[in-house]
Amino acid sequence: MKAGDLIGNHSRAWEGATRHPFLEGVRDGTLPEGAFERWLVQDRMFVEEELGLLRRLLPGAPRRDQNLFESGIAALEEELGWFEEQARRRNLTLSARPERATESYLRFLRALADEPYPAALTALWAIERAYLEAWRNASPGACEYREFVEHWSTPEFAAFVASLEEAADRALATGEADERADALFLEVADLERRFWEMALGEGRSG
Ligand code: MP5
Repeated sequence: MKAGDLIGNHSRAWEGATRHPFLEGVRDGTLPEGAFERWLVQDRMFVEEELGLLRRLLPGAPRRDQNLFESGIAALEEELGWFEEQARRRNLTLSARPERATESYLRFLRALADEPYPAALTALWAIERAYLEAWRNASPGACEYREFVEHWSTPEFAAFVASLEEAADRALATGEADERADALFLEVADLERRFWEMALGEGRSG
């Protein structure tokens, strides 16, 4: 199996992850009050946990993939600072509690390093590919959100996602982890959809 096949094999789930009223609101400037700020605060928690995941995956990765993880870690560290700066500018407190959808995603990320490497890498690719497509679908974005659309639309980010896909394809080549990779892909698609829904204020907790 190739990682890219998963998108066509699960097109409905993938659409749920990458096309969402939240993204239409970003594009048209019609987001309900508080939605973008909620997304921003919750997504910073996601990025922090994702950074932990990459650090856990790095030592066990084949040598030829280690560079990819190293550049991913550096990019995430920079991104975390960028999130914090964005939150400061908007006077948002970063000590908020994770929403239920965030909790589910953080739990998923924490468990991912225990999965077979090819399946974990496929999931990581799906996570990044989802944001690449989702924010492209919001392009060019209302002016107050444009910086965010551009952040996940750069050629560098697209190249990173393509490198993750190549690495996932190499890792999947034996076919041994296909079933697990398929299941994790579907989980990512569902978690992404729930994350957008949470940002719009649906299914919130506490
Ligand atoms: C990403 C993200 C992309 N920031 N948040 C969610 C919920 N899914 C995917 O990850 P990155 O590392 O910020 O590009």
